[in-house]
Amino acid sequence: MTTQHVAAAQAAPALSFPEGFLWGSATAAYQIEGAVAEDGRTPSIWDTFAHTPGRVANGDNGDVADDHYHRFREDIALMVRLGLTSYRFSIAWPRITPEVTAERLGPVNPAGLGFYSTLVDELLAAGITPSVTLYHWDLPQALEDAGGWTNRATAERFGEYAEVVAGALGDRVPVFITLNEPWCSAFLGYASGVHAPGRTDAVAALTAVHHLNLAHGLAVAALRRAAPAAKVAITLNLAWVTPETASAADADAARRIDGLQNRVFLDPILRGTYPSDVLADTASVTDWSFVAPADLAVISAPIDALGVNYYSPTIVRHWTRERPKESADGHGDSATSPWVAGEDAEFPTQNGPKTDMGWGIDPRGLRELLLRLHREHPGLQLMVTENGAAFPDTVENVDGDRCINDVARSEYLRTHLVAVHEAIAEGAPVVGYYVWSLLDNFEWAYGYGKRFGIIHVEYTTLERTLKDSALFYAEVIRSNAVPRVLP
Ligand code: IFM
Repeated sequence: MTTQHVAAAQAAPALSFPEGFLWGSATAAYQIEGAVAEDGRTPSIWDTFAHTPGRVANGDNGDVADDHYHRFREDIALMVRLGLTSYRFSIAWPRITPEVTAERLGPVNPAGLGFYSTLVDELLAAGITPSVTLYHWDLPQALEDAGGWTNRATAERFGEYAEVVAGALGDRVPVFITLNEPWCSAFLGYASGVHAPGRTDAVAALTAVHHLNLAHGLAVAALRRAAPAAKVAITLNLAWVTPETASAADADAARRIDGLQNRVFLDPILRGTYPSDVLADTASVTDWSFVAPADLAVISAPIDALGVNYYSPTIVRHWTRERPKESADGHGDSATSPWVAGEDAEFPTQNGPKTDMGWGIDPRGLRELLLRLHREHPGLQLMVTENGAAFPDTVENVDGDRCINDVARSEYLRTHLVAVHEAIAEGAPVVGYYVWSLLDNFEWAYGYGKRFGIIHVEYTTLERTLKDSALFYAEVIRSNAVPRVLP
């Protein structure tokens, strides 16, 4: 932009959001809580995975994480400073029914439920609406020992667990999200093996896809019974899949990836069928005989909203086999192709700005995804349940105060909020936006090396410091509007 353009943009009014738009931030239990052996919690697959040498960068694990389990009051006070109107967090299943097995849910642990009940009460007292995710990847280890998501019993126990949580919190929680990013659970957990439980088996991954979908459906039914007033949603990490060129081969590679990243979840949940092209693409791997006749009716029970997590675009190219495959890892997309979709799609390295994860930055994808969902599923409420960026932050001392001038993160948030604003202006019913993440935290296989927080956490002392992006976001919330350029 020229100086004149900047001046004009600064003078133009900021882009206002609808009245009542939810301004939130999100976290997940294993990434922030710590206290992994307290109050009756038993191990999850992430405890096991992180304690297996070589699985997580630097040997990091979630044993302490941000110690949110003990510091949640301090964290709520920070949310109040930011003016958040909603907070999305997840519940650790191994705290709620620590003795669950494939055969039975086991007794409910009052201390585990009590932690979340207090959290909900204190959020409400602070004027912050809780938005509760039931599953953000911390499967009880005992269930994995019996096959994990490849075992149908895991989905059945999940439905029962959902009923317990809804019965305890449903009088105060207005939004329940069944699963977070089942694509990651299935493909990163069971195909590429970079996430817990670390398996590399294409049949297992596709079986897990179905049992995750079934778990969602069983949880929807449980939530309707036990928390009839609550809104029910699922959060998917949908990809804005774009073929690299207009060639038919690239278009077909993009179709396959769209099938396995997006439609294998969207279609059963919102249309009650698995996409026929995905079944055909995967026929050499499995005949999908793990789908029982009544399952799709369960999976497609109506939901009230769809959560969308978006970080970066997915560019796909047909792989010609003439040279080694490229797999620029925009959010782990490369997990799908090599294991399941055949060996003919690759993810070419892109030029242009990237985050510390190496993920390309392109807010158009968020707008296009929201508009696609609006076109294909008119009337379905949408929430951006995660969006944000990792950058290598530097803590500076300014007049004795700790400061983190993370202008790149603020600009990432600003441009993606403009994209949400554009989607709303074109009719997409987007009701809320949650920054990932409230706090720097345990970034799964990357450990603590990647910082997504708008609040900095000094891991040696656990001291929290608002980054400049948090101050930027607070002003967006206060004005209910996003500026056209960074102030
Ligand atoms: O940290 C994760 C989160 O747990 C799920 N969505 C993507 C985030 C960034 O990788």
